Amino acid sequence: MMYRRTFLEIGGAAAAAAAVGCGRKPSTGTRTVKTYCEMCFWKCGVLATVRDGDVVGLAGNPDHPLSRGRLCARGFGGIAALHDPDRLKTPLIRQGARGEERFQTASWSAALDHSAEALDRVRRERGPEAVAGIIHGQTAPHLHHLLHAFGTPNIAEPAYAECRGPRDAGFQLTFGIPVGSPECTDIANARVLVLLGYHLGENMHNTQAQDFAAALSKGAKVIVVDPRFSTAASKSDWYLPIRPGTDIALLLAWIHILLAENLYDREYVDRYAIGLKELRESVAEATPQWAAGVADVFEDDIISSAHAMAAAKPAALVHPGRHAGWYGDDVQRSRAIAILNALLGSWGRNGGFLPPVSPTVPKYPLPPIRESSKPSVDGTGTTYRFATMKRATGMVEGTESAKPYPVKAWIVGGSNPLQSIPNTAQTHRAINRLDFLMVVDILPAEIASYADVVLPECTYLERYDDLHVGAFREGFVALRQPAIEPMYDSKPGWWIARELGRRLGLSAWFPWANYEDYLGKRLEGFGVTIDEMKQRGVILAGGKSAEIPLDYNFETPSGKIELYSKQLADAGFDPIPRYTAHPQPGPGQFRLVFGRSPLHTFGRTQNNPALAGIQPENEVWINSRAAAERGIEPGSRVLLVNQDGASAGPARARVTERIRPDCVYMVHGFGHSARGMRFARGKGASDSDLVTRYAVDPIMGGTGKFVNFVRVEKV
Ligand code: MGD
Ligand code: SF4
Repeated sequence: MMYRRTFLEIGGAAAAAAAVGCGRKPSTGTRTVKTYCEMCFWKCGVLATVRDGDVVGLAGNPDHPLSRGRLCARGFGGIAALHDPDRLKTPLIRQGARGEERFQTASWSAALDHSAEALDRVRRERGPEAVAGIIHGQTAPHLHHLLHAFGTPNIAEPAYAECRGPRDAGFQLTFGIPVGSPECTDIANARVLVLLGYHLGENMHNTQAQDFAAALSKGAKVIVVDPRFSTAASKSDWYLPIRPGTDIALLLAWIHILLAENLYDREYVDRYAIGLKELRESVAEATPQWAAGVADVFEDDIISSAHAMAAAKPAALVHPGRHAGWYGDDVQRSRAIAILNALLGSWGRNGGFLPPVSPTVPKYPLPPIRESSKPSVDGTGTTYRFATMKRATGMVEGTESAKPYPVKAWIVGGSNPLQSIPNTAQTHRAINRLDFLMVVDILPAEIASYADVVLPECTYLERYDDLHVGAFREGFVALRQPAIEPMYDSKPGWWIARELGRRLGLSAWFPWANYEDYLGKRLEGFGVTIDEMKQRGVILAGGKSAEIPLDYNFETPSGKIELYSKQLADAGFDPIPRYTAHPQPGPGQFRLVFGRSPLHTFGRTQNNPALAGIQPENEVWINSRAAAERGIEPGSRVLLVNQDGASAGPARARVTERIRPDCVYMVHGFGHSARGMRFARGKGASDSDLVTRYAVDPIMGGTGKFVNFVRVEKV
């Protein structure tokens, strides 16, 4: 209550200050602006109500296939993000030491000149490759274009190796196509839905949550495998409280049952797949009895859940998950999930996975960009042969080691590597090796504290971004357009990239006078004017996805689903997933696992006054028995200390039967330390501070982060 009152007071004051600050005119009436959301990466369609120059309401666009008239709670938080009193309001140039958070306000021309000079110096002395980008969100395409034109191959997003990269590589190796984002799953029509560590609903992806509700109302059976009794588990018919790190054993046992009992989709596998014989031999020993012992779940549950999947096939969807960076063998776990789906015949079938469709919207015509001949420093394509995107963690590793060559400047935009890249100490060491660090953000997040120049981007409600050309079950093109003018002295990402590009001699790649010109040119090739697009907000085009035909050719080297992967065998990896044991916690230790809350996105929303008002901090889930042994009661403040002595907290303990006694759980993104984030600073515990170790997936360089063990101490 207290908190809420404080927020309302601050919110009101901030709104008033903002109205004065940006000189908005009174009484301009009410209008609706169609745009898309940036509160997470899902990009739902938004209807923004603008009254007298201020955004006063947000709603889901009913015409948009991702929102279907609804927003999640975070989506509604867009207005509070706009009015967050802690927003960056003007460009800043560092005055004190890095991390001291002492800055001088600067004009845009001074900040951009300073940045261009620093970047140009690095380019002259060491070549363009010595500049790296760590970028995320819809700010990323603008900075990506700038960095690409600049000539560096070192451009990465922490949404690949740290998140869904291992999953996409596993599916790509098996089906020849990644799962994509949004995922091409047909949850609403699944008759059996299997969720392995995927806490659907808590990890709020609007469309999926709606589809999950639809599936449940149609009587779908749900199988949840999770060491924590998640919200999805509370809706499940089978709940398998698995020992962390043993999912591959369970998956192999399910595969074993389908093959041994001839329950797999024989016609589908005969038609579309290769490698069944090798798979059969490989899983011969993976009996349910063996897996029950390894995974610490009941043998009967393994068998009966496998039978349920088989009975529902092909509408039996084993969800591929999203944040897949767990143990460093995550591509193989994702391969096992892909193989199980193949045996169930669910890929290319209603109630399983449907190949996404998308319209074609031509690119803006630009002169070709000369690609760098140097490899990227993150090991993509060299050490990590099957990586299809660059590794953000690899950029940090390469900067720290100066191998294969030194990186001397970073451009960070829409990303907070001090929260999202494992081993923060390594990130600090890498930052210390930089001559220049430029940050584009809307808030003074941790990474901004270490920047030489901080550039304030306006929020998504104040700007254009690139078109969202959706690849989903229904193709679409959506527009992001400003609902109001940028507040304070903030600027859109496209403008920042263009102005910097022009100063760096890259004008040929930034010919647009404004972003409407850019968008108009792209839309011209799509047969729509910018004015029509502004009015419609989203246009459905490109058709709907459908089940695959009998002669479907998969985009693998063999043209078939590869149960046995020759690509992996040739590269020296297991062609069929194999279970390897992972270290388990020692006496007095817990494995640290983490996930999401429906009210927050990664580390980006904890300072949002509205969302922080509802969920200001995270809790440490600890099993009742383990808590009692330590004198920890519900609500006790606890400190977590990991195997390397790193600590996080204090945070409130959630003492519960809903988690195994060998692990603790928390929501990622809390425990901020940046002084300028008044609602987030010091609230809860930072899982990132405890992830001092990570296991790199040798196949594509994914970062497994569930490999840290903690002690929990009552404060
Ligand atoms: P966020 O943590 O959301 O994303 O990692 P990041 O890419 O670092 O940080 C986003 C930053 O963008 C914030 O500073 C925010 O203020 C800023 N921002 C928000 N909106 C805008 C905008 O409109 N413009 C600009 N310029 N900036 C904006 C995400 C990554 O983290 C992912 S995808 C996953 S799945 C991983 N999850 C994860 C985890 O669960 N635990 C740990 N320990 N690490 C993780 N790392 C990964
Ligand atoms: Fe916005 Fe929620 Fe949709 Fe994400 S899921 S884009 S936060 S409404």
